[in-house]
Amino acid sequence: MATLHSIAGSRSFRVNWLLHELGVPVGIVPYAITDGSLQSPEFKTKSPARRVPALEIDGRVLYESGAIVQYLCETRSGHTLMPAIDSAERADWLQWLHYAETLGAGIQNLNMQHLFLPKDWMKSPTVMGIETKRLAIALKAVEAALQDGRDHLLTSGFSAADVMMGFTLESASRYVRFDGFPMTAAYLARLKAREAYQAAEAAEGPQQFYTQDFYDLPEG
Ligand SMILES: N[C@@H](CCC(=O)N[C@@H](CS)C(=O)NCC(=O)O)C(=O)O
Repeated sequence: MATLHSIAGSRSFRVNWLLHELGVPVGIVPYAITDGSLQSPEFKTKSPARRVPALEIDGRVLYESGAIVQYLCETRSGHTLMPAIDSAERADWLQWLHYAETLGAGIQNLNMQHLFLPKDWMKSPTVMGIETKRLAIALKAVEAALQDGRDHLLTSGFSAADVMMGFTLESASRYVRFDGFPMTAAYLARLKAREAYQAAEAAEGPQQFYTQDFYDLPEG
Protein backbone atom coordinates (compact mmCIF):
# COMPACT_ATOMS: atom_id res chain seq x y z
CA MET A 1 0.00 0.00 0.00
CA ALA A 2 1.41 3.39 -1.01
CA THR A 3 0.61 6.60 0.89
CA LEU A 4 0.21 9.75 -1.17
CA HIS A 5 0.38 13.16 0.47
CA SER A 6 -1.82 15.18 -1.79
CA ILE A 7 -3.79 18.32 -2.49
CA ALA A 8 -6.79 17.58 -4.68
CA GLY A 9 -6.18 19.02 -8.15
CA SER A 10 -2.45 19.59 -7.63
CA ARG A 11 0.51 17.86 -9.27
CA SER A 12 -0.11 14.98 -6.87
CA PHE A 13 -2.92 14.02 -9.25
CA ARG A 14 -0.25 12.75 -11.65
CA VAL A 15 0.90 10.21 -9.06
CA ASN A 16 -2.62 9.34 -7.95
CA TRP A 17 -3.67 8.70 -11.57
CA LEU A 18 -0.55 6.66 -12.38
CA LEU A 19 -1.05 4.48 -9.30
CA HIS A 20 -4.60 3.84 -10.51
CA GLU A 21 -3.32 2.98 -14.02
CA LEU A 22 -0.87 0.53 -12.42
CA GLY A 23 -3.43 -0.92 -10.02
CA VAL A 24 -1.26 -0.07 -6.99
CA PRO A 25 -3.45 0.49 -3.90
CA VAL A 26 -3.01 3.98 -2.46
CA GLY A 27 -4.11 5.75 0.69
CA ILE A 28 -4.43 9.50 0.29
CA VAL A 29 -3.47 11.96 3.05
CA PRO A 30 -5.15 15.25 2.14
CA TYR A 31 -3.64 18.71 2.58
CA ALA A 32 -4.79 22.18 1.60
CA ILE A 33 -2.70 24.93 0.13
CA THR A 34 -3.85 27.74 2.40
CA ASP A 35 -4.59 26.12 5.78
CA GLY A 36 -0.97 25.72 6.92
CA SER A 37 -1.06 21.91 6.75
CA LEU A 38 1.93 21.84 4.37
CA GLN A 39 3.98 23.65 7.03
CA SER A 40 3.55 21.03 9.76
CA PRO A 41 6.84 19.68 11.19
CA GLU A 42 5.73 16.16 10.30
CA PHE A 43 5.13 16.98 6.64
CA LYS A 44 8.50 18.75 6.45
CA THR A 45 10.19 15.41 7.18
CA LYS A 46 8.44 13.99 4.10
CA SER A 47 8.83 16.91 1.69
CA PRO A 48 11.65 19.39 2.35
CA ALA A 49 10.13 22.04 0.09
CA ARG A 50 6.78 21.43 1.83
CA ARG A 51 5.07 20.65 -1.43
CA VAL A 52 2.97 17.85 -2.82
CA PRO A 53 3.15 15.22 -4.08
CA ALA A 54 5.08 13.20 -1.53
CA LEU A 55 4.77 9.45 -1.94
CA GLU A 56 5.62 6.90 0.72
CA ILE A 57 6.43 3.66 -1.03
CA ASP A 58 8.93 0.80 -0.77
CA GLY A 59 10.15 2.10 2.60
CA ARG A 60 11.09 5.57 1.37
CA VAL A 61 9.55 8.94 0.56
CA LEU A 62 9.79 10.55 -2.88
CA TYR A 63 8.76 14.16 -3.42
CA GLU A 64 9.17 15.15 -7.08
CA SER A 65 6.30 14.17 -9.36
CA GLY A 66 8.31 13.38 -12.51
CA ALA A 67 10.79 11.30 -10.53
CA ILE A 68 7.94 9.46 -8.81
CA VAL A 69 6.28 8.69 -12.14
CA GLN A 70 9.54 7.39 -13.61
CA TYR A 71 10.34 5.40 -10.43
CA LEU A 72 6.93 3.74 -10.45
CA CYS A 73 7.27 2.82 -14.13
CA GLU A 74 10.74 1.41 -13.55
CA THR A 75 9.92 -0.58 -10.41
CA ARG A 76 6.51 -1.93 -11.34
CA SER A 77 6.17 -4.58 -14.03
CA GLY A 78 3.46 -5.85 -16.34
CA HIS A 79 2.55 -2.47 -17.85
CA THR A 80 3.13 -0.59 -21.10
CA LEU A 81 3.49 2.89 -19.61
CA MET A 82 7.21 3.29 -20.42
CA PRO A 83 9.07 2.32 -23.61
CA ALA A 84 12.03 -0.02 -23.12
CA ILE A 85 15.38 1.69 -22.51
CA ASP A 86 16.65 0.69 -25.97
CA SER A 87 13.43 1.73 -27.70
CA ALA A 88 13.53 4.57 -30.25
CA GLU A 89 10.71 6.21 -28.27
CA ARG A 90 12.49 6.25 -24.91
CA ALA A 91 14.08 9.68 -25.43
CA ASP A 92 10.73 11.15 -26.52
CA TRP A 93 9.07 9.62 -23.45
CA LEU A 94 11.64 11.19 -21.14
CA GLN A 95 11.34 14.54 -22.85
CA TRP A 96 7.53 14.64 -22.59
CA LEU A 97 7.68 13.43 -19.00
CA HIS A 98 9.76 16.45 -18.05
CA TYR A 99 8.32 18.93 -20.56
CA ALA A 100 5.15 18.74 -18.47
CA GLU A 101 7.07 20.73 -15.84
CA THR A 102 7.92 23.47 -18.37
CA LEU A 103 4.17 23.97 -18.57
CA GLY A 104 3.76 23.35 -14.84
CA ALA A 105 6.13 26.19 -13.90
CA GLY A 106 4.13 28.67 -15.97
CA ILE A 107 0.85 27.47 -14.52
CA GLN A 108 2.27 27.80 -11.02
CA ASN A 109 3.17 31.44 -11.70
CA LEU A 110 -0.31 32.10 -13.06
CA ASN A 111 -1.91 30.35 -10.07
CA MET A 112 0.07 32.65 -7.79
CA GLN A 113 -1.06 35.75 -9.66
CA HIS A 114 -4.70 34.83 -10.26
CA LEU A 115 -5.51 32.73 -7.20
CA PHE A 116 -3.21 33.25 -4.27
CA LEU A 117 -1.97 36.84 -4.08
CA PRO A 118 -4.66 38.23 -1.79
CA LYS A 119 -4.67 41.90 -2.88
CA ASP A 120 -5.05 43.34 -6.35
CA TRP A 121 -2.08 45.66 -5.83
CA MET A 122 0.15 42.61 -5.36
CA LYS A 123 -0.74 41.21 -8.79
CA SER A 124 1.16 42.19 -11.92
CA PRO A 125 -0.83 42.35 -15.17
CA THR A 126 2.54 42.42 -16.97
CA VAL A 127 3.63 39.13 -15.41
CA MET A 128 0.18 37.63 -16.02
CA GLY A 129 0.34 38.62 -19.71
CA ILE A 130 3.88 37.35 -20.21
CA GLU A 131 3.27 34.05 -18.42
CA THR A 132 0.06 33.44 -20.36
CA LYS A 133 1.88 34.02 -23.64
CA ARG A 134 4.77 31.79 -22.59
CA LEU A 135 2.32 29.04 -21.61
CA ALA A 136 0.59 29.30 -25.01
CA ILE A 137 3.96 29.07 -26.76
CA ALA A 138 4.91 25.99 -24.73
CA LEU A 139 1.56 24.36 -25.57
CA LYS A 140 2.35 24.62 -29.29
CA ALA A 141 4.80 21.72 -28.96
CA VAL A 142 2.00 19.45 -27.70
CA GLU A 143 -0.34 20.55 -30.51
CA ALA A 144 2.41 19.98 -33.09
CA ALA A 145 3.15 16.47 -31.77
CA LEU A 146 -0.50 15.50 -32.19
CA GLN A 147 -0.79 16.86 -35.76
CA ASP A 148 -0.02 13.51 -37.37
CA GLY A 149 -3.28 12.11 -36.01
CA ARG A 150 -1.79 10.13 -33.14
CA ASP A 151 -3.95 9.69 -30.03
CA HIS A 152 -1.16 10.08 -27.49
CA LEU A 153 2.26 11.69 -27.17
CA LEU A 154 3.98 8.51 -28.31
CA THR A 155 2.94 6.79 -31.54
CA SER A 156 2.98 3.45 -29.68
CA GLY A 157 0.06 4.59 -27.50
CA PHE A 158 -0.82 5.71 -23.98
CA SER A 159 2.12 6.04 -21.59
CA ALA A 160 3.11 7.69 -18.32
CA ALA A 161 4.14 10.76 -20.35
CA ASP A 162 0.42 11.29 -20.98
CA VAL A 163 -0.20 11.07 -17.24
CA MET A 164 2.34 13.83 -16.59
CA MET A 165 0.92 15.94 -19.40
CA GLY A 166 -2.80 15.28 -18.89
CA PHE A 167 -3.03 16.82 -15.46
CA THR A 168 -0.94 19.75 -16.70
CA LEU A 169 -3.19 20.43 -19.68
CA GLU A 170 -6.26 20.39 -17.47
CA SER A 171 -4.72 23.24 -15.45
CA ALA A 172 -3.36 25.07 -18.52
CA SER A 173 -6.87 25.22 -19.98
CA ARG A 174 -7.82 27.62 -17.14
CA TYR A 175 -5.48 30.24 -18.60
CA VAL A 176 -5.14 29.56 -22.34
CA ARG A 177 -8.20 28.97 -24.49
CA PHE A 178 -7.90 25.65 -26.26
CA ASP A 179 -9.87 26.83 -29.34
CA GLY A 180 -6.48 27.41 -30.96
CA PHE A 181 -5.29 23.95 -29.86
CA PRO A 182 -7.92 21.55 -31.25
CA MET A 183 -5.73 18.44 -31.22
CA THR A 184 -4.69 19.15 -27.64
CA ALA A 185 -8.31 19.68 -26.58
CA ALA A 186 -9.36 16.34 -28.11
CA TYR A 187 -6.31 14.63 -26.54
CA LEU A 188 -7.19 15.99 -23.10
CA ALA A 189 -10.78 14.78 -23.48
CA ARG A 190 -9.46 11.30 -24.38
CA LEU A 191 -7.26 11.24 -21.30
CA LYS A 192 -10.04 12.40 -18.98
CA ALA A 193 -12.30 9.63 -20.28
CA ARG A 194 -9.91 6.95 -19.01
CA GLU A 195 -11.26 4.79 -16.22
CA ALA A 196 -8.14 5.27 -14.07
CA TYR A 197 -8.28 9.08 -14.48
CA GLN A 198 -11.84 9.10 -13.21
CA ALA A 199 -11.12 6.67 -10.38
CA ALA A 200 -8.20 8.86 -9.27
CA GLU A 201 -10.40 11.94 -9.36
CA ALA A 202 -13.04 10.21 -7.25
CA ALA A 203 -10.38 9.04 -4.78
CA GLU A 204 -9.02 12.53 -4.09
CA GLY A 205 -12.25 14.53 -4.29
CA PRO A 206 -12.94 17.89 -5.92
CA GLN A 207 -9.96 20.01 -7.00
CA GLN A 208 -9.15 22.81 -4.58
CA PHE A 209 -7.64 25.44 -6.84
CA TYR A 210 -10.06 26.92 -9.34
CA THR A 211 -13.47 28.50 -8.83
CA GLN A 212 -13.76 29.54 -12.49
CA ASP A 213 -13.48 27.51 -15.70
CA PHE A 214 -11.35 30.25 -17.24
CA TYR A 215 -9.32 33.19 -15.95
CA ASP A 216 -9.07 36.13 -18.33
CA LEU A 217 -6.21 38.59 -18.18
CA PRO A 218 -7.04 41.77 -16.32
CA GLU A 219 -8.31 44.63 -18.51
CA GLY A 220 -5.88 47.28 -19.66
N1 LIG B 1 8.34 20.12 -9.36
C1 LIG B 1 7.55 19.69 -8.23
C2 LIG B 1 6.61 20.82 -7.87
C3 LIG B 1 5.77 20.53 -6.65
C4 LIG B 1 4.83 21.69 -6.33
O1 LIG B 1 5.18 22.86 -6.46
N2 LIG B 1 3.60 21.35 -5.86
C5 LIG B 1 2.63 22.37 -5.53
C6 LIG B 1 1.22 21.89 -5.83
S1 LIG B 1 0.96 21.66 -7.56
C7 LIG B 1 2.69 22.68 -4.05
O2 LIG B 1 2.77 21.79 -3.24
N3 LIG B 1 2.64 23.96 -3.70
C8 LIG B 1 2.61 24.38 -2.35
C9 LIG B 1 3.38 25.64 -2.16
O3 LIG B 1 4.01 26.12 -3.12
O4 LIG B 1 3.36 26.14 -1.03
C10 LIG B 1 6.79 18.42 -8.62
O5 LIG B 1 6.49 18.28 -9.82
O6 LIG B 1 6.55 17.56 -7.75
